[in-house]
Amino acid sequence: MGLFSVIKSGLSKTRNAILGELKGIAGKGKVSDEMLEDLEERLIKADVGTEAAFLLTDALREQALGKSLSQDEILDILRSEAELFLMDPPPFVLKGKPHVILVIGVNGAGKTTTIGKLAKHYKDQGHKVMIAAADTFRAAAMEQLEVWANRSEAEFVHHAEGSDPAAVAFDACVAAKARGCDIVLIDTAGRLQNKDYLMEELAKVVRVLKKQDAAYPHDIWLVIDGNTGQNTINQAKIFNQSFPLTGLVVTKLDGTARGGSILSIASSLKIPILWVGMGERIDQLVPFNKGEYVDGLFKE
Ligand SMILES: Nc1nc2c(ncn2[C@@H]2O[C@H](COP(=O)(O)OP(=O)(O)O)[C@@H](O)[C@H]2O)c(=O)[nH]1
Ligand SMILES: [Mg+2]
Repeated sequence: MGLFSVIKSGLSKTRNAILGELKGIAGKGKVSDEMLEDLEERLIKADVGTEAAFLLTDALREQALGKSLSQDEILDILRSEAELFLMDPPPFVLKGKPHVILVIGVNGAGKTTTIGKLAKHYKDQGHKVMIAAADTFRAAAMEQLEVWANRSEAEFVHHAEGSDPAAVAFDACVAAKARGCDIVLIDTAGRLQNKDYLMEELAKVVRVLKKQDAAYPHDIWLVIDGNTGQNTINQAKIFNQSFPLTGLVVTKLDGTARGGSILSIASSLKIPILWVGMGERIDQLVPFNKGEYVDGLFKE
């Protein structure tokens, strides 16, 4: 099941909004500034975001203004322009034993769920996986993570509720080494009520991990909810200022019509999108692929 087939339905609302607008442009004489402005608005409404909508209509202006183009020709221009600011994820290589991945993001973004899905994915690839419960804020958070660890048959390290997240992360890496794990996935808290505190807490996790091994964490992945629009991008920028993010996971692209948010995220942040969450089930995490994504968005 490729991203294309899943995203095709997930993106259908976004796509239809864009196509609906194109029907008003294509085959109706020459492409005019007015048509382009309408399209730009439509793209913004489809959650493509102001920046990406501007880039797309700008490309169209350059290549199509004053010309009579078919819908397919217009879609082709949009598709190739979108491909320019999307990145394919770099190949995943284990950079240590264990390879340590810190997963961060605001509350409810989908961190814990994504970690469960990732653990299953890496286990299926033959890796031994450790999950660390460094969201120690609520006991329920640790229990939720333990359920995912059981489902994905991963090793699991947790401390008591309210304990130091950095200590959990540190211990999990020690245990991962002792148990011969290949990958450590560290779950973290995402409380928004106090952003400074959250950033400090995460910075401490990184600092303490580096005391064990300067290469830790090999990756810091930010999980973002694909439904939250411009807000998401502002959040991502704040996280990216404090932490060198090596990848993004965009969740909840199933169901709703916010599929265009990927374009807006990719055009605003120069961080590769690695994974896309397409549902709550363990197998509903799909590797991002820009070709499949733009096909889903711009192919009828
Ligand atoms: N539909 C859908 N729901 C998701 C997805 N990822 C996570 N969720 C749901 O979003 C909610 C919050 O997820 P959780 O992993 O607890 O977020 P966290 O606070 O960042 O750890 C839960 O109800 C998840 O089942 C996804 O890709 N699609
Ligand atoms: Mg969580």
